[in-house]
Amino acid sequence: MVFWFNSDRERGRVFAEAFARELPDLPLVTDISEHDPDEILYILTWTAPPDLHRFRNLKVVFSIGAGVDQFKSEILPPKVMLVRMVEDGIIRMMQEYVTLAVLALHRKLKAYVGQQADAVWQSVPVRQAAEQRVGILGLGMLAGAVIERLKPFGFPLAAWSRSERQVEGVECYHGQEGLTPFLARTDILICLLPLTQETEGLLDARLFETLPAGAALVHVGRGAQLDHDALIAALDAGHLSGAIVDVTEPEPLPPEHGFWRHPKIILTPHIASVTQPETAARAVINNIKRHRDGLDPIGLVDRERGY
Ligand code: NDP
Ligand code: OXD
Repeated sequence: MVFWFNSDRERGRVFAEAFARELPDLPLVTDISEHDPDEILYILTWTAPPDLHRFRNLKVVFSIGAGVDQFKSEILPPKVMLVRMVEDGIIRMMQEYVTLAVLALHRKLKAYVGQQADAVWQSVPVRQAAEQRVGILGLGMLAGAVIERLKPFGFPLAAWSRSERQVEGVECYHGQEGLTPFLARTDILICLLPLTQETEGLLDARLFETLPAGAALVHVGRGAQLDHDALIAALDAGHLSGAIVDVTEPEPLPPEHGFWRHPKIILTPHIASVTQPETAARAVINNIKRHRDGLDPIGLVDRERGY
């Protein structure tokens, strides 16, 4: 029985070392062409291989990323567990990126970059942090970690989730009925939602209208959650003041897309957070040990909910 590492060579090297040390009885293979499909017990991958049904003894598919929307349920047999990546490196990088983005919007960084290009020496009015209301769509692993980093700045914090939750120092909203009041009190909106049928297209013109005038967006969820034209329209109309976008649909964004050169958008190529091999290998090894002990892996996806 083997573990199939179906990802990049560099991370594969780190995983192979960790597996040889921690799980010497489970060979890690990167090329399965020499193996009987029945030998494959675990797969680590970004997307499900289309011929997954060949692996009749497959028990767990580990996503190399925290998001699992790329695993279409028709491809994944119901008996196979799907596990998202829960590891310290992803968490830390998302904390860094969102903190950077919130501060950049709060302190009007994009305006100063524009002014520098035009040799303009002029201050732009800013609010105090206590008046800058930050709201996070999603209150899961990453949103919770981001909140811990944002707390010391003194922004009034709120979050929106599917189920009712309580987090100290955070105004918590949930469900469809909680969305409008959550948006109405949010000056900097961060999207950290998984992509599901319910969240696809959520960031649309109506949602932007519900935000207070001058609000800004940080989008780090998934591209398909955002109506790209609606964002440009809300920025051009002056209702929104800025956006920092890390995920788009499609990726990469074509060179002629309006986001590239928009004066109020900072665009990054889906790098907010990247799985780190050392910590990820530790997380996957721990989950294999849990699975062998009959415990649920950490990050087990609820296939019904889609995250
Ligand atoms: P989690 O599964 O831990 O949390 C998801 C949160 O979203 C939960 O709080 C959940 O609510 C909430 N949610 C889901 N559906 C809805 C809905 N319909 N209405 C309201 N709330 C909803 O996810 P993570 O924090 O680990 O990751 C979030 C996403 O971030 C990933 O799925 C991925 O798409 C994205 N990501 C982006 C990266 C990047 O580099 N840009 C890197 C890593 C992840 P509840 O608490 O009630 O379940
Ligand atoms: C992830 C991502 O899901 O990179 O980890 O977006």
